Amino acid sequence: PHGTVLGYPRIGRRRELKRAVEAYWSGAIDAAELAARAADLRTATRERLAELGLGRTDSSIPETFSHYDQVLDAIVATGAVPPRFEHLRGAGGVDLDGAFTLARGDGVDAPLEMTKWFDTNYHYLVPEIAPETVFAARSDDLVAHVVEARAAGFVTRPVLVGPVSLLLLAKPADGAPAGFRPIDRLGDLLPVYARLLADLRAAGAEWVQLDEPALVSESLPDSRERALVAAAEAYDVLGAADDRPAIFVAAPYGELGDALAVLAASPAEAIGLDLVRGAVPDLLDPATEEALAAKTLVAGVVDGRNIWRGDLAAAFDRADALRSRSASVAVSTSTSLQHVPHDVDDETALDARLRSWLAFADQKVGQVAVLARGLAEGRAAISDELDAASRALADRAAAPGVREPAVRARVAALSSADFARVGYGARVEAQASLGLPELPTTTIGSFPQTSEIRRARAHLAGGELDDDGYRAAMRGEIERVIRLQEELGLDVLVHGEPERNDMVQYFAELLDGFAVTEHGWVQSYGSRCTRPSILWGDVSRPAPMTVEWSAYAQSLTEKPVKGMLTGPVTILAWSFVRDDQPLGDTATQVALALRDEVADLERAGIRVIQVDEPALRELLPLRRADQPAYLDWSVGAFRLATGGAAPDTQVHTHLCYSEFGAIIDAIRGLDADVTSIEAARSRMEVVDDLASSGFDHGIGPGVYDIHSPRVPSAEEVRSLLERAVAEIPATRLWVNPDCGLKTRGYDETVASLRHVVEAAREVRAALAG
Ligand code: THG
Ligand code: ZN
Repeated sequence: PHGTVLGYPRIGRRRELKRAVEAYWSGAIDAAELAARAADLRTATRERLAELGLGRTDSSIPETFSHYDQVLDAIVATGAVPPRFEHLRGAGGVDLDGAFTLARGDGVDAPLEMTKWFDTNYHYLVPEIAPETVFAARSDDLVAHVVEARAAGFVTRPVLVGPVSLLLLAKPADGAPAGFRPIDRLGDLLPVYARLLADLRAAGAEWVQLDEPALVSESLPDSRERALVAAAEAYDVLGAADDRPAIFVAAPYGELGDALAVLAASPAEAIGLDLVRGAVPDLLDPATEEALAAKTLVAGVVDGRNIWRGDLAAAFDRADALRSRSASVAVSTSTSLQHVPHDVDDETALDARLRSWLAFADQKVGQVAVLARGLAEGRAAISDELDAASRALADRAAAPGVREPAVRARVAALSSADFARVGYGARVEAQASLGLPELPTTTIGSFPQTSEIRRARAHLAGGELDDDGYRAAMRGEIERVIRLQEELGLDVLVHGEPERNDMVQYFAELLDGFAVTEHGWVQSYGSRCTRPSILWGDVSRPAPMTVEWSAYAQSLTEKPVKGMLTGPVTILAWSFVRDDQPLGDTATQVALALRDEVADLERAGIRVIQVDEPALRELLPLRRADQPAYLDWSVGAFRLATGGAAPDTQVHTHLCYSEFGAIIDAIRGLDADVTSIEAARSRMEVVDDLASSGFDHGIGPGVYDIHSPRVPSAEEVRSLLERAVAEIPATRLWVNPDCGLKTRGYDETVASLRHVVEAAREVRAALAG
């Protein structure tokens, strides 16, 4: 094939898959109806990809449909079922209901853990492998999709997470002996993959794509050497299997590095290279060079991660240059397109000029088709398309708003003093005027988003409610939330954030330099999607964004109300960000806008301000060499956003990740007065880590897990607090839930917070006595 993509969005142009799956879970539709809707989506995808220029019968069109997650699909296809879910395995393996149980739990057993897919915003389910896991092939879905495609006149390419990545991304099942690593089971897993390949070949597949993104990562627990040995073994074994389709090993999300030589030496027929994130070194050892010349090189030159139309001529040159390394070069995306929305043409409300700079999934498929034609017919055959893309790029570079002199001048004038507050000791003294008790209680910020709140927002958008009516509704909600917190006896109150649709989009809608989409949904996990905003220009704040709401809340109570902002790193992490300058430069601009908001909140009488950075860990680069620079600019942006706060303003931050190891120094570097973190699920283990790292500022380890509707008893909260008090002086310890409450209902929220306040009072009394 000359042009292909590694994968395509599967959620549907109007989130049809989300609707179908959620309707099935709720019982509104049956299994047959779900199957019919899923088949419609697959059919529409194949037709669309062919219409956009991919070959119908040359294996160019990938089969990347999934009801929930591609790693879950690989777990099901290989029988890699955790021992604790062994009962889900029927005669033929785990069926779709069983897979949904693995993904969502069954009320008794917790679901598989979910974690981020490399450095994307997608989350996959983590396999749990035991020494005794019995792998068994279940190829029926993979085969059915190939057969379904053939019946419609296509020859498509099935796609499956490869054996090395499946095991390297897995964790040892509970109870596995110390030192056991899932990758130790590779030898037992490979015959199952060989069986899947044979079944696919029998069904008519000519190629199969095995995704091996783990081969580009330096951040996995197993050593790099172990990963390379595993890759060599895996593809030697699969390559030697009889009756197999041709094997295409795809390595998205980074550069293969020393794994390139391993894949070159393997029998795999094609290698997919992420040429957006990496390159093929100019100099390779002669054996590798010679081996590569015999492969099909799939040049991932169209960026699968961002939404920019980009430099098409440069992409062509990059693919074309590979032809000196192999006679067989195909064009592709750098990663699956699952990370971008379907179609720019759906965004009719977006500024036309901005729209001309963008490429969503369908436009990127179109770009692949153009480049493939260029490879086949010569550069001249596609010069119109290359020129048009270059013109759009030049137009973007020169457009008003992309480079704002005032913003640039302000950044240029920054000095190190702007990044630092007075010492922590002096701040603690100044903040004593807040009059807080020991073990102060607070919440992370959001209160439940009720259906009335969502309805008011929908009515505002639909015109049934005017601005004044909407504001009145939000004020009513804020007053209710303030009264509730006073009644519960919390010490630092929040306004509850009813006015925010999303903690990033809310700010994107109010800042210059951002645009928001109507249909630009991207799958986050399972049926859940987000609609990332587009950060296209220099960022500035035309007017205060949160002051009205926070000041109103503060006017209702004598207790301090916490102002709530989303931090610069998180705003970047959860948006599509301009690619024409370093991320750190963009973060600085966002930080300056937030700094002004902090100043305005102070002026309005707000004494406690939280700047959330749940995504701080998330953007950490996969390559170790890139990590220090990242930590430098990300911590710097937070310090710039908060560095103007007066000593008596208490700055809080909130981080959501349970694994803080890699960023503990960064957390200290933020220099927030109080940091709240997720801790309940790990029974406060992170508290030990933080204490032993020398962290000496305020800390609020979450005392209950808000991800489940379960109400913790006061007893349970007290025992967690007692653990924490043993490590952290009570003067620095805060009491709060793990995370925001927006996804919870009111009944469980009120009951849980009552127990939190009760437990804090008991521990306080015990300390006093
Ligand atoms: N906001 C944004 N990005 C995020 C998160 C966020 N990325 C990481 C993390 N949080 C992902 N978690 C979720 C959790 C819930 C949902 C999506 C991502 C979710 N989405 C609704 C859905 O799919 O039905 C749609 C929400 C809406 O209508 O706006 O529930 O918090 N930006
Ligand atoms: Zn959180």
